[in-house]
Amino acid sequence: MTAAPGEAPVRGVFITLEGGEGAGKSTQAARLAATLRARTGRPVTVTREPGGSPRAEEIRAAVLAGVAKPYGPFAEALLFSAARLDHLDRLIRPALARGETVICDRFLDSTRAYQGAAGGLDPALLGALERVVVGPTRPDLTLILDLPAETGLARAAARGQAAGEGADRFEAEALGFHTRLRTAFLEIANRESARCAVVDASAGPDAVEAAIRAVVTTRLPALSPAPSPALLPAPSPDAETRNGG
Ligand code: Z5A
Repeated sequence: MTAAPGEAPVRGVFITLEGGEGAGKSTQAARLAATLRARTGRPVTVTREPGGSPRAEEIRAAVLAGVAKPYGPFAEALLFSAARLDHLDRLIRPALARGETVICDRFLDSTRAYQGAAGGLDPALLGALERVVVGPTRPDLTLILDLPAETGLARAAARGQAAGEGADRFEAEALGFHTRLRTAFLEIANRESARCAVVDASAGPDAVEAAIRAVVTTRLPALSPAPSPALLPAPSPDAETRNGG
């Protein structure tokens, strides 16, 4: 989507995936990227939060190891925000400025849900942080992958067992915390329905992928496949005369 000479630059498309543990965000981010690369023939960057840039990945390692937990949810929100600042500056904004599509596994709604609704931080405080850190770089579409907390935790635990890893800082929280997260994501989707779409993530990966494709086709027509020239209507003789004359 590079602008023609003399035209204003065209910003790329910013898509985020949100939801609880084990909802399938990473799986679906990779599948959506493959679909959009094939559909548009254009670069798609897949990234994640916390992380996505070398410095933000360092903050990720510390926060998920529980380093900031004793300092409370505000300190954690500040660390997620510091990681987000670097991620936006180093990766997301440059890619969007090049006209690329960016798919991010978690973004600002995770701070609202984890540190806000489940962690008890004042939404006004988080709103102020968002204005400073995110500014105008808001997602064009947020896919909220929804499923019962028990199902997501069971998936995450099975994957952890297979990899020989234990639960991280947030996976280790009680079921009530994860149920509050689910409610929080659904409330965000309800409040910001123009930006967000809820996808039933309890089905198998192929069914979830199909549901996401349908949402993206409807909500982001700019990412639809270019129609084949054979399918375009033939120009009328009148139009030819006008254009040629
Ligand atoms: N956090 C925060 O508190 N505040 C913030 O501002 C931000 C984040 C940005 C990041 O951890 C943590 O940081 C996160 C919130 C907090 N909490 N935790 N934990 P993370 O990135 O390591 O964790 P995650 O984001 O929850 O990712 P996840 O657990 O890896 O889940 P996922 O990406 O949604 O799922 P997945 O990796 O695609 O799939 C999980 C497993 O289920 C895997 O074995 C798949 O093969 C399987 N799977 C996937 N889809 C399906 C379907 N449809 N059916 C059956 N099985 C499936």
